[in-house]
Formats: sequence, structure tokens, C-alpha cells
Amino acid sequence: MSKQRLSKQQHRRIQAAQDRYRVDGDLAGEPGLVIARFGKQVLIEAENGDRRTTTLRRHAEDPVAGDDVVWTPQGEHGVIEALLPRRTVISRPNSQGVLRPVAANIDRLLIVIAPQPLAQANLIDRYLVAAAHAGIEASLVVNKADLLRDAPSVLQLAEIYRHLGIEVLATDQFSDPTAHALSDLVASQTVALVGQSGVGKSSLIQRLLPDLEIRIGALSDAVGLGRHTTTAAALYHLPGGGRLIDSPGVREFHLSHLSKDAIAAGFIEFEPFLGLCRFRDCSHSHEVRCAILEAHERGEISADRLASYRQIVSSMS
Ligand SMILES: Nc1nc2c(ncn2[C@@H]2O[C@H](COP(=O)(O)OP(=O)(O)O)[C@@H](O)[C@H]2O)c(=O)[nH]1
Ligand SMILES: [Mg+2]
Ligand SMILES: [Zn+2]
Repeated sequence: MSKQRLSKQQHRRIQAAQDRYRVDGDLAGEPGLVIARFGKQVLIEAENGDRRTTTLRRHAEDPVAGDDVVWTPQGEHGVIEALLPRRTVISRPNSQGVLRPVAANIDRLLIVIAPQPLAQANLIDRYLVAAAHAGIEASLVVNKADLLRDAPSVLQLAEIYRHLGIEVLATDQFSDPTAHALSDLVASQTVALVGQSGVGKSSLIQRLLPDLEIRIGALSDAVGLGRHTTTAAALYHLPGGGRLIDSPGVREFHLSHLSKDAIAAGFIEFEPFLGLCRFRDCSHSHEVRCAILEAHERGEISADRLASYRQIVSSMS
């Protein structure tokens, strides 16, 4: 609560927040980490690890899981005074088409796919575009590996991404070694799990947690938040120091807020050819001397990925 308790770095960040959000006068408060957002209530973790529900004083921006905030206690609860600047943010348009943050300060996106529900290449590509646009690393997790015998196409799909240089892990809830590989991948980073509903994201996270009590379910019951939990992204600490953010599953991941160039930039194998087409506004679909189409003809860009790119671009208009 007193400013003396803050380190120099924390002090600087609060100063930066003050400048950014034009908070009047002295910003008294202490740093906190947003664990989850439930409507108007924000569950935060204080520096000492205590958790409490807070509300927002100012509406500068929506706090989401992973956000750093400055807050002050108010009885058993608290008030968020300011949101500190984000290193990275993953956003997506809501059902009204309004762009909303989902999770903040993420180092890596873990795209989770499975044989059931069957993995969709286009959804993977959309997440990869979103990651590239946000400046976040991305890896692929093939979950429910125990079901792969019935759906070998999922492994072929994963191979495409491995060839693109994306790290691919196969896991299932019955094997420990894969859980260790996953922990190693997370290391001390903040990692957000994304993917279709039902691919096993929440199960995966629970497997890596040693302590039942830090599960969001138990926790939200304790603070009386009931069952809103499944609709919000939530942050979990791993014993090794990493953080995992579970996000609600989506069937579609809209990228309507991005430009065509931003989408092309999310297709990693297009990179050497971007800017080399004859026409500056080339749509890479039928143009003569299109560097992307030529690369495809030479076998350097797969038909599937090219089709996926076009699908995303055409879904925007
Ligand atoms: N066969 C199999 N089923 C799994 C595995 N992991 C999770 N499931 C099941 O898949 C369903 C969805 O899991 P959940 O974690 O809720 O998925 P989420 O929607 O991505 O969070 C549940 O019924 C899990 O029991 C796995 O490795 N193998
Ligand atoms: Mg889930
Ligand atoms: Zn082109």
C-alpha cells in the first residue's frame, strides 16, 4: 500500500501508467496481477500472493488475465486504479464485431489441436496470424494423442507446421513424459492456450498443476463468483515459475481487424516473397508475376496454406 514497498522498476511502471492514463495526482496503490475477469469483477493477485476481487475505478481499458495493474484495498475487496502498459495482447472481435482483449503480456501462444474435435488447418493458421501480429511466439500441441490412431490426418497436419519451423508437441492425459515436455516448453514464460472448445486445454492445464486449490474453480467458488468461470480467460501459476492462461474455446477466430498485409505476414513461408510481386496490391490469386504463386508453383508454398490464406482474406470483406 505504501509506495516504499515498491521496487524501483515497479515505481517506474506505475509512473508510466500514470502518464499513459493521465491519472491525477499521486497514484497510490500496489502492483497486482489480473488472474481472471468476470464481468465487472476482476480477480487479482497481490504481490504477496493473496487474491481478491476488485472493481474498476477507471475505464481506460479492459483488464484481462495477465494484465499488470495498480490497485488499492477497499475492505475485503479492492479497486483497480490503473492498468499498466502491456507488452503484448491477444484480441479478437466479440459477437458484435468489437475488438476485445482476451489475454495480456503473453510470450507464447500454445495452439491446441486434437483428433476430437477434429483439427482445422484454417483455425491454426488464424491463430498463427494473430500471434505474428501480436509479436508472440507460437507452438502447436497435438492433444488426445491416444485418439490419433482413428485420425492419422491430424499428424500429417502437424507435420506441415513442423516443416514451417513451428515447435510441435504431442500429448495426452495418460502420459507423464509429455507433461514434462510441456512444462519445459513453458519454462518461465507466460503461455496462453488457445483452440477449439473440447480439445482438452483445461485438462492439459490441470495436469500441470500440483495443487487443487489454485484451480480457478475452487477459487471462484471461494469468492462467490459461481460458474461464470468458464467464459473468461484465467491465469495459473506453474510450480516452475511459468504461467498458463486458459482461454475459452472458439469455433471461429475472426481476424477482421487486420489488414491483408498483416495476414500475409502471419504466413511465415510467404515472408521471403512479400513485396516481390509485380503489382503492389497483388491479391496472390491470379496475377501474372505474383511471387507467391510462383513460389507455390516451385513447391515452396503448399496449396493448403495458400488456400487458407485466401480463405482468411476473403472472409474479411
Ligand atoms: N481421449 C482423451 N480425452 C481427453 C484428453 N484430454 C482431455 N480429454 C477430454 O476432452 C474433453 C474436453 O476437455 P477440456 O479440457 O474441457 O477441453 P477444453 O474445452 O479445450 O478446455 C473432456 O471430456 C476431457 O476428459 C486426452 O488426452 N485424451
Ligand atoms: Mg476449457
Ligand atoms: Zn502476389
